[in-house]
Amino acid sequence: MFSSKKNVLETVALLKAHGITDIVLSPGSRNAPLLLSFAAEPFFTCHTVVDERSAGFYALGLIQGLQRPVAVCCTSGTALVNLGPAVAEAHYQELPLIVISADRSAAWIEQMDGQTLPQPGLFGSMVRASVQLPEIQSSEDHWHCNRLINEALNACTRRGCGPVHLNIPISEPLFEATVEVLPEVRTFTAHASSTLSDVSTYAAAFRNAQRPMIVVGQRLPKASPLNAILERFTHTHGTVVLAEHLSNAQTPCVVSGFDTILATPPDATLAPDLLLTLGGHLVSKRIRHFLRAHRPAQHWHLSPSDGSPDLYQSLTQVVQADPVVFLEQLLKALETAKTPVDPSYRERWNHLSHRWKVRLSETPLWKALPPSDLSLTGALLNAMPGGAVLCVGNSSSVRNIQCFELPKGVRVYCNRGTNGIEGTLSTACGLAATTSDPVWVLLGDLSFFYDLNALTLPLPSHLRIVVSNNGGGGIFHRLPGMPRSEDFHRHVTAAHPLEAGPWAEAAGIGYRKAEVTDLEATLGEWMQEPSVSARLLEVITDPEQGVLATQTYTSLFEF
Ligand SMILES: Cc1ncc(C[n+]2csc(CCOP(=O)(O)OP(=O)(O)O)c2C)c(N)n1
Repeated sequence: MFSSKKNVLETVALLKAHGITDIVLSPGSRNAPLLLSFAAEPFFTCHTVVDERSAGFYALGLIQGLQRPVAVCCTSGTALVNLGPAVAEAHYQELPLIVISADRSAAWIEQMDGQTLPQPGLFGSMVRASVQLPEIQSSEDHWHCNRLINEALNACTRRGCGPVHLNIPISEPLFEATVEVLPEVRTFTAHASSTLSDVSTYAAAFRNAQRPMIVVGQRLPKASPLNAILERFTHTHGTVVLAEHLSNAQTPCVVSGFDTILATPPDATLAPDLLLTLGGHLVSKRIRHFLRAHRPAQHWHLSPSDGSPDLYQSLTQVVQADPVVFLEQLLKALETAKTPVDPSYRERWNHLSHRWKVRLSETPLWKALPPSDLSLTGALLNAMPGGAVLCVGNSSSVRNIQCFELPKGVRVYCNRGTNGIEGTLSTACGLAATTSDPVWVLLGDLSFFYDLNALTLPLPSHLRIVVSNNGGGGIFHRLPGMPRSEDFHRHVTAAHPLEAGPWAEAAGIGYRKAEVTDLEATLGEWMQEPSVSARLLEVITDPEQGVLATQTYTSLFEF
């Protein structure tokens, strides 16, 4: 049976009509009419997560895996505030998260009634739409409610993606569930056009460029022609393509070691005169400094979303379109004129990239580094099965993976929208619910302990967690000039003696502790073999060795 509250019925029916299959539910009484109505409709897959912070990140993992919108439903008061970090991450990673919160009726807000706070508009500019549904008393209320829900659901995937918020006042009595079938509802959709009227002026400008470069930021792994397009730009049009592992653009033409290459003070002739950017955030600081110091004459940012990020202070054009569609059309336009292209710019970058790859494969390099979180990362990437999913935590983990090549077919995920350390495990659990491929998580100890609540979630047997435990925020040891005082250890790195073992045991998952110098068998066998429960490998490292390993790594690549 479904709730008899009309705004609840309209919401549930419209989510179904818009094809939203997965709903993350956090418990509560005010939202019980919603919870019970979602659960009553077999169309929905419902996931229960108690802690709303974790629930939000779990939903982000589902979105990353399914690549379609997912809703999270919570009760009133601080429950909603706890979704804040996931909403912010969804905003900056452009993920279609639909937040549905239950509320008291507007008359009772700020009246010292229980569990209330001003919920409408709580997420400010972090959401693409924030709607306050009416409690339906008339046919006009009904039309209004339907319109607002349609608008919000359309907004989360229109012109790129992002989070939206629906706040639903539900007055008592809460538990009248007398409705047997969901109502028929009107849907309306809104599509932004992805066709471009004319790319000939772009093609003319591209032909005039001497040093064209494409930088690809974070992107979800997608079956798309992007890789083939990038190859054609490189081979036919002398274009340099820079992309980190987070771009999931694994193709031979990509220079993924550019951050290391740029560690040697770069020659200005490596800089582009025409820069095209697409995708989300980049980790490398060096590329930002390099491109700001040597500004391209033209920078075109390709994105379906609104906004004009001028990261390199040289933006000349925002192309508001699907980047793949734009690049395909640009290629077509370029290929009608057979102007010979000077390949020397691409060849110089290729030469550096080749030297990076050769040096990496010597020894192999990770074995020659001081034992540390960095050498652990090299060992892990060396052992990872191709076709696995890799979720990396922020801080050192996301940086360290960039120092090595990625095994073929590994898809990489990270909450890099706003770099929070709080939701890595919860996101990985959400992702793991969408795939039967092995899901490996690499994260630091503070990130692990921050998201301990995730250990109460269903931890599937194909989940493998690697905690790089350097006894605190190891990244802060890398900050140049930071004194190693007592206060530094206590307050900046939050040094601690904790280990993950007891928590893994309490969660009922497999646990091993290993030395970084003796990892190969554990990574190669124990982590790979099928198991009945998830497994956690903890590797204790010394943060000062981590600093030394990074310095050693950089010194090996003086180009
Ligand atoms: C929610 C949140 N709080 C604080 C920070 C600031 N911060 C950045 S890195 C870091 C330390 C992370 O430590 P750990 O997860 O152990 O990784 P390591 O630095 O050792 O690689 C902190 C606290 C953040 N990014 N996000």
